[in-house]
Amino acid sequence: ELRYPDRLNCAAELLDHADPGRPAFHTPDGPSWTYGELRARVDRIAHVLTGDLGIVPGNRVLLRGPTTPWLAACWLAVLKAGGVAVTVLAQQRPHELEVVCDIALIGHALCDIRAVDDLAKAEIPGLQITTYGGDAPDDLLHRPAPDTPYPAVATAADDVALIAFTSGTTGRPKGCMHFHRDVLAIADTFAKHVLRPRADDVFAGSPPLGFTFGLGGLVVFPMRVGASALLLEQAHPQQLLTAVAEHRVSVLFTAPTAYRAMLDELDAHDTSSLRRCVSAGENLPAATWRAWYERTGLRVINGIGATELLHIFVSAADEHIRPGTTGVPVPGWHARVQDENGQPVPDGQPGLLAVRGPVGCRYLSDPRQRVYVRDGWNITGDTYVRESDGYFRYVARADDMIISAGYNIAGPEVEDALLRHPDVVEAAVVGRSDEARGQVVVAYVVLREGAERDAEPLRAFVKSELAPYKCPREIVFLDALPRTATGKLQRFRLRTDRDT
Ligand code: 3SK
Repeated sequence: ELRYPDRLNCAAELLDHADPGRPAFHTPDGPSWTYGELRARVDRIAHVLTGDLGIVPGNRVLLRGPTTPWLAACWLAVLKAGGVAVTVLAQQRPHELEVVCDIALIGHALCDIRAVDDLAKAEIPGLQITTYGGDAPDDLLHRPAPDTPYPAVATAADDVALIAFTSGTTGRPKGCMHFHRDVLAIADTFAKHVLRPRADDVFAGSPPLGFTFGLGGLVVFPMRVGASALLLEQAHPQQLLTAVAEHRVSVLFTAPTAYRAMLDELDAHDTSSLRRCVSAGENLPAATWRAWYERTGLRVINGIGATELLHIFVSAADEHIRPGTTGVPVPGWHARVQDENGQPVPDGQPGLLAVRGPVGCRYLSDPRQRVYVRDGWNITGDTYVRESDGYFRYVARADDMIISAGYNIAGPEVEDALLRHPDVVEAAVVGRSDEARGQVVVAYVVLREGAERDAEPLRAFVKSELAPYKCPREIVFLDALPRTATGKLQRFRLRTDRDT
């Protein structure tokens, strides 16, 4: 069981761990920041926050900007000063920002000067915006502040440290409140037992810091062991590979589609520095796992996480990894598969994934809390099967099951089959209403450049891989699939009707 002191400031804990001379953050072009420099900059920002800007413990501060060491420093400073960090994605538009600020009652924002336009356009009553990275004298980094250490506010371990918003496929976003102890708990469970990082590791990845997958993978996990992270403003697959080669990245965090896209470019890049690759955000198809293993010799660590639970709670490491499954509950976590009434279902049968552990879902003023947490279990909304040997296999998002002529068809299984075809780069499978069958299977496919848009060979291929009733009735070719700002596939946008 994890034990933390009653008084805990997770930012101070992370900042004080490493030797001040060790590197903390790198960027592709600029000089690296040592832990000593990071600490001094965080302390300076914290002085400005609580001095000039009048922020007091418990105030919620919006953070907005591309993934840079300054964004990470602002996040750490808000927490060190006892504030609550609400990091949004740089892509979020004025209306989305208005909703977040309304739900979280935000009075203050720290914003990268390059991302301030949309925030300034948003109508947020009383919002005080302070920019960073600009030249003006009132820019956060130019305001006068003492050059002395900032004594961390003695927050309680269960004081709220951050509110993370779920991007939400539909409906009003939900703010998930997480405590200071939760931030350390994700490092002391998934990172400690599965990732097992070292102080000489260099982390990098594509998820932004406004997505808790990125916050953990690029700030919390490296800092917990005194390692360093390369922070990339642009992290498309090609840029990731270049960064890996140039900065000798050893731990990579990205999504399944990026692993698949990187396969095409692997030969042109040196990836010999990599020792750990983590995939989450979506299910990792076995085909992608195998192709990555064949080409690199590296076993991708698959994991399922959720904003509600901060990070990954089911996964597996090294020789325990079994392609096509997510893994087993991370030490410290419990997972089971249950029915709609909360009763466990037998191994081998699909049901709802339910998890319990050191971090729980706490929606901010949202009645959907009662739907997510039932009898102490967090119901993630994923359909899973627990195999008889205890491994958890992803089936679909609970609302992505297709029921056709009485058959239950998991869209991701058909996607996985399509992805095994050499011409297919991306695939999304949804159900469409059909009078005779209830629903029929429709696939949306992105092909490799130059491949012929012919549905028949693909249908024949799927039939050779899966029971024929799972074969898509229709295949639609697209240039790209619709995704959220955090890269999650938006299947609902592919459904032509909302009842499927
Ligand atoms: O939402 C997710 O898929 C996720 C995955 C890993 C870690 C954190 C999150 C939010």
